[in-house]
Amino acid sequence: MFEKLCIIGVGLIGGSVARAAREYGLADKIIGLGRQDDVENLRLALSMGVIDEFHLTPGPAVQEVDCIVLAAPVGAMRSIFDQLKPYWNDKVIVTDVGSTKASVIAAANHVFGSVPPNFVPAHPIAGAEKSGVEAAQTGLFLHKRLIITPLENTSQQAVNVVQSFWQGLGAYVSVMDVERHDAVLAATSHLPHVLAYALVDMLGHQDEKNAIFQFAAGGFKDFTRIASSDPTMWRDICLANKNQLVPLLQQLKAELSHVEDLLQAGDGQQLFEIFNYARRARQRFLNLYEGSMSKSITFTVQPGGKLQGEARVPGDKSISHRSIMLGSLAEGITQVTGFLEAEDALATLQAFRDMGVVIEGPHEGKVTIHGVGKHGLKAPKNDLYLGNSGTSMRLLAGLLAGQAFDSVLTGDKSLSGRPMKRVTEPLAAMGASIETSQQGTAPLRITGKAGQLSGLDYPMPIASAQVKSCLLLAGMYAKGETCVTEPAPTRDHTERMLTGFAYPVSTQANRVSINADGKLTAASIDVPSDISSAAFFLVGASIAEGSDIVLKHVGINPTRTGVIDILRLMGAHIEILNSDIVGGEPVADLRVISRPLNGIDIPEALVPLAIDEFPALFIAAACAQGQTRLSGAEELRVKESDRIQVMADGLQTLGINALPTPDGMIIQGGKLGGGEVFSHGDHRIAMAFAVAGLKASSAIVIHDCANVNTSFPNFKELARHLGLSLESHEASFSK
Ligand code: SPQ
Repeated sequence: MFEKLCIIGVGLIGGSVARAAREYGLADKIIGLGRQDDVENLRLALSMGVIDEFHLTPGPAVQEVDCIVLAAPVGAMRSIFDQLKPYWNDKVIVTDVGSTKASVIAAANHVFGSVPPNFVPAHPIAGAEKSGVEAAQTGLFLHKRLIITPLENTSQQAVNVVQSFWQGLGAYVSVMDVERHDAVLAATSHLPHVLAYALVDMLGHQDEKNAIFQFAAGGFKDFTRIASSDPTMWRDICLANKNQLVPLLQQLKAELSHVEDLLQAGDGQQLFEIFNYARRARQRFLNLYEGSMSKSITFTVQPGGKLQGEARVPGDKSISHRSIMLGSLAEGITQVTGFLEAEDALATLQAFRDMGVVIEGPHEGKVTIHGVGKHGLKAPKNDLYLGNSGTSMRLLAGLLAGQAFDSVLTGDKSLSGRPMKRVTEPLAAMGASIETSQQGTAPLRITGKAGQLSGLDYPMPIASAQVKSCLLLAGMYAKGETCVTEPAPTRDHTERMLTGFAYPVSTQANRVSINADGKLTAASIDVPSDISSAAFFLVGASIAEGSDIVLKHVGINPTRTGVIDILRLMGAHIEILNSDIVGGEPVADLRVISRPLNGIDIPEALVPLAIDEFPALFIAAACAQGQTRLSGAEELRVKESDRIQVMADGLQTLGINALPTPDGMIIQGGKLGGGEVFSHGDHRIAMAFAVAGLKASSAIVIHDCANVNTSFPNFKELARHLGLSLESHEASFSK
């Protein structure tokens, strides 16, 4: 990028910029500039090869350079601008690394009259407690956030160059205005540093002889780690950002004195609420961070092999969602076992914690829900983020429409593109007020209409368990009867679980009715294994010659067993063993022995009963003799991805004749080859192509598999345990 790069201040940050710029080939020659009292450090930098030459005065240092990085403490910026002014050249790109931006801009304004357009203020959110060039690291900025705060008059060309430069060093660049940058950093970085310094200062003075510190454990070290940072630098940062920092310190003092009062009064309940809220809030911050630092996972499956042995796939996703929802609304304590500890179900769990429900766990599938009763939910302090989970969003829309508070439901990119009018329109007919985007998608802004919803008689235009469940949940808060008529049977977990919680709900033929006259009484829920997760192995064991597996304790609710019926119609051998009923849901062990499959015309009546299993069934069809035709399944186009198009694309890449139609697919069974396919972030597509490897002639590489964690976090381990030769590779990137 640059022939000559000048770094002013070759310490930890400046040295790391130099090392990374050299390593990643961004600068041919790197020049250091420092003060007279920094000469030893500069010599060291030179001897370590971090810089190519150094100077103690700006004139020779900035001569003919293309870019200058100001890596000096923020308190020194005014004097640096003063020294650079006589040599300032509009063609040279200048950026800095200061942790506060208003003070740097004020210094530039003071010296130049206005901030020069070729100066792009920047702040890498990266550092270490160590200082000096010997601590410099090439990877200091790798996968770290960096904020640039351009001004109105900053040249766009300079912004582009600075952005590319920092990205070239491995950072994720965001743009922010100066004020916001300083406010955000005051709260998340400067205040915690002040706290750490102040605490250690206080305890240190009290205890010069180390009697306390020798008993300090991990918690103390974690909390005070940042008090080992460079005190000069942090003094300067705090002084430079005092306008943002002082009000925060005042708020914190008020919070501490509130805690003190609670302690004096022995008010354990209030203390618990503060601690518990803080714990949840921290988890939410971490989730947000993880959500914004996305992981990219690639699966590689080696061809051939067979599946053998026993396995228990994780808990049913649909039932896990509903256990949290109804358990939260129940009176008393609900114990859940077999809960699915995967992102979708955890998003529902977090949403209810955000609405004040105390939920313990999950720990090894066990969750304890301290139900708050039908009217006990509290207004969430923030938007409810539901990740990738359509079920969470659609069911919550119904439940929240009739609450006494407003709420906002958000989700990831895929969920934010999925149709929500199917629930918001009938809810509006009940009197709900829900704003969506113009396209009828999330975020959903719900104005709570407690006591104002009316029942509805709704013939569902599509067979959807989510729409049915959404309206039943709204119906629990509506005046009069809410009745939903289904065009075809869909999963009935909501109805079964309401009955398990003693809430009156009546089903007559294809019509379900509910009203507000009821309450939920806490119950125990044993979540069976998810047949939708089992489906990958039902197909895998059917297509891979020599396979013989048993899948334990799988939910075989008749509204979910379409996959077994379809595979059996194709000639598969699936035995249902040890049938039982647990908590109102039928379960069994499923034994599958490989058999040659034949293509079939899939009966449309089975489509809603196997709706999530089609990605796996398409693989079965690709391995079957003859043609398989699916129709009446247009719903597949609006799942986590367009499952018709994405599966057809992947199958074609693998050499299969797969013709997508508006409402299904025509697949000619054939020989599966290898190749690279894309799951488009859809968990079920990723897992379907993974089991296809069993019949492929060479390796299949599947991109974008991170969302397997939404429904089946231990898929890789379980698939390998049964015999699939599957590897995964991970990389992180910023969304
Ligand atoms: O929750 P989400 O993202 O909608 O999950 C999916 C899945 O494949 O995991 C659909 F993409 O399952 C839905 C299912 O398709 C879960 C569900 C439920 O729990 O009520 C019902 C079905 O959706 P729909 O739209 O047919 O009601």
